Amino acid sequence: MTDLVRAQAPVVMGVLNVTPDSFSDGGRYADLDAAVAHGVRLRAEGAALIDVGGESTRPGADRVDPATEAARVLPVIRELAAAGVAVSIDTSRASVAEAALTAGATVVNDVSGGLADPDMARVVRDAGCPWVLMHWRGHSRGMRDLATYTDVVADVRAELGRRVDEALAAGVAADRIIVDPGLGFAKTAAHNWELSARLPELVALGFPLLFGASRKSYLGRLLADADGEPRPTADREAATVATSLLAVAAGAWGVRVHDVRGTADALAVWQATGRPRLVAEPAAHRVGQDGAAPGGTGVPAVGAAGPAARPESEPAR
Ligand code: PMM
Repeated sequence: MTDLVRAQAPVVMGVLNVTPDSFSDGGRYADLDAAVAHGVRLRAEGAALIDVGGESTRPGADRVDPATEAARVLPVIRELAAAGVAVSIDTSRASVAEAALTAGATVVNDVSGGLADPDMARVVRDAGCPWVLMHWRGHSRGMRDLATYTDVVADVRAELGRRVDEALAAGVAADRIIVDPGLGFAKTAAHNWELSARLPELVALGFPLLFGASRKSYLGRLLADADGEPRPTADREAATVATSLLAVAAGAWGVRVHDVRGTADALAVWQATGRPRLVAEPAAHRVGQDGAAPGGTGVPAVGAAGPAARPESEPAR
């Protein structure tokens, strides 16, 4: 899996939520055969990794108990792994991550960046697997109240930097760490746009960066109709592809998307066009960092002004 973390080509992570209530695909893949078939299809469409999740993290969602979460994801992971599909487990619980790794997952995608479960660092360190540390401030129920920042990019960067330092202090190898700004997690739409516009400042942390904008509600609001009705979830695909392409061009290592084909096609075009990727210098203060980020030098000259954001106060996924 070291090769995946160090991949020079952009990595597409396909989303497979086996939940009744995720905002986009909730309920669609509750059946084991349907879930496995969807994961296999996403792989065939170009996903390097299938991200299996058993707990919805949409704003306001209630938590499920660990046994239910594990029962949802483990059979799917076992079957996908048996079919040769690379799987990440989308969980913030160490017990679920550990069981998922035993079942065949090879990457832990932790939306809490290690904050939700103090045992997660041990599980990841012992497994030696890649660990996605996402920016997070609290569980779904309370995250609406946590979307306050002085400078969202600087604050997210500092908080992600702390998560990285804690992971390294716990013995996790630097070349196992992937960071993620956590779009929609304790973020307003304006925050999401600002993070997107200034992504190179986060890439400059010096770790591979995963970007997860797929179908999120800030895209629906951007594309609202004349009456102000947000674009429905299933019709945000072109916008998702655009966010993926822009993120990768700004130095992201990978993107997490529901519809793999559109994004994979767009990234193939980007690669064929000479991959004008902007890459930033790894941050000098990182200890033990062995250049896991995409190579290159020079902080890119990307302006801080984002796309026309619709100011709003409510956090939006
Ligand atoms: N978003 C969701 C769930 N897991 N993991 C990472 N690393 N980054 C994300 O942005 C992210 C995530 C919520 O969306 P979903 O309902 O599509 O899973």
